[in-house]
Amino acid sequence: MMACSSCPKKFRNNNTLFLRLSLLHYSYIYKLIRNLTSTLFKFKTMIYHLNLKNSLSTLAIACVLGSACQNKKVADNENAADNKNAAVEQKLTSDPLVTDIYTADPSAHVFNNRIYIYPSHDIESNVAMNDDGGHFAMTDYHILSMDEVGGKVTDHGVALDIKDIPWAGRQLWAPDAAFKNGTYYLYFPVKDKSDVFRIGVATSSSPTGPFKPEPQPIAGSFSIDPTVFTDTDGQSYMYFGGIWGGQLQRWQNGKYDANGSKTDSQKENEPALTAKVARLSADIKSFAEPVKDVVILDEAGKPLLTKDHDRRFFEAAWMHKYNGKYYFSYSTGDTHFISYAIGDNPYGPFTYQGVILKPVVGWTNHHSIIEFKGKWYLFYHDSKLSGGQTHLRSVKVTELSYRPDGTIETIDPEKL
Ligand code: FUB
Repeated sequence: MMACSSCPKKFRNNNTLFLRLSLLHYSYIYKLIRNLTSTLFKFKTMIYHLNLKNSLSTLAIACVLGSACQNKKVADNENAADNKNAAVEQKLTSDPLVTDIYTADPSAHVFNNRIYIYPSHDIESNVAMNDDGGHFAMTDYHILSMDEVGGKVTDHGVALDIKDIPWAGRQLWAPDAAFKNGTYYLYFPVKDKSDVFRIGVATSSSPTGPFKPEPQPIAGSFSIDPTVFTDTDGQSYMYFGGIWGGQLQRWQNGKYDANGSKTDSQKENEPALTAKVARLSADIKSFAEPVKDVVILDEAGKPLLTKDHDRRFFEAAWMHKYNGKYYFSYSTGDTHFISYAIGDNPYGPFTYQGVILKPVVGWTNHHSIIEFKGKWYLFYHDSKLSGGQTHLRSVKVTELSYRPDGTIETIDPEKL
């Protein structure tokens, strides 16, 4: 046994440690055992973080040292151990779901009672960072799945590769998925060979692919970040769009303007550019109607303005339904919030409510929200694992809570 300089003085002399313990009340010993269990769990978590799964000897030494160091605290307060266990479990839900690849833009769904996550697969492309997002040069998708939040995560390998999409040029960005009549659908934005973002769809008989892409992009589609929401009546809608690198601002006259703005409409005091929505056809592979605006109103019932960077739509649309209301959530991009607005139907208008997730490490913020086994979860990403590199992100999950009035508690990623 080794001496521990941060231990209470009475435990620093190893030769007397067990002698002193034997004089304590048996309940103290009981608490010590409980604490040892807690310490084992903590070091298991630490080893997961450090990717030292094979270092069993490190684990053994760390546990002995850790349990001796914690004895005083346990004697002080029996509840402390319970509280710490709860904190460790909560922390686990904010660790990356996978650490051997970088993943981002998580679209989570529950299929057959299992959680499937459809993320972007971030890679190092060595493209310099710019406002067009050229450094997000992804080339394939991997799908992740798990039985439980906090459970084992399976990476199902490549589900769709850019080389198999006949019309694709570059940059496979944030995807989403849906299920209908025995078929799984993967929706994805990618620049075509003219460098214009379009949205494609691919199908599979399995939620994990491989997915076979349609030969052409969805007619009438443009920009990025498609998400498909199926309402309780079975009708599906696609929401999509993103300004700046997502090119939405270049479609203001119904046609792509290659020389258009690089950012937004640049009309500061006019209504901001909006996300788009279209009802999908019965086979959910095409638009069943002309694309409409997803209007977000302020508290006075006025559309949010271009200059309102803290609240206006930028990218990363997501729709979910809670207690009969429609929650449209999105990223504010250059102000880095995940915000939301509530409406009475899938088309809106939606009234701005607040922030779901404060800025994360990395420039982008992108999320999805699902209900699973009676709890609500926020899937999101950050760049902590890559040391802050914006184009190398990791998908995470944490619990989301509603207030009694249906508004959502703001999550601070630094407190997870
Ligand atoms: O991953 C590429 C892009 O970054 C996504 O399409 C955006 O939503 C942002 O997360």
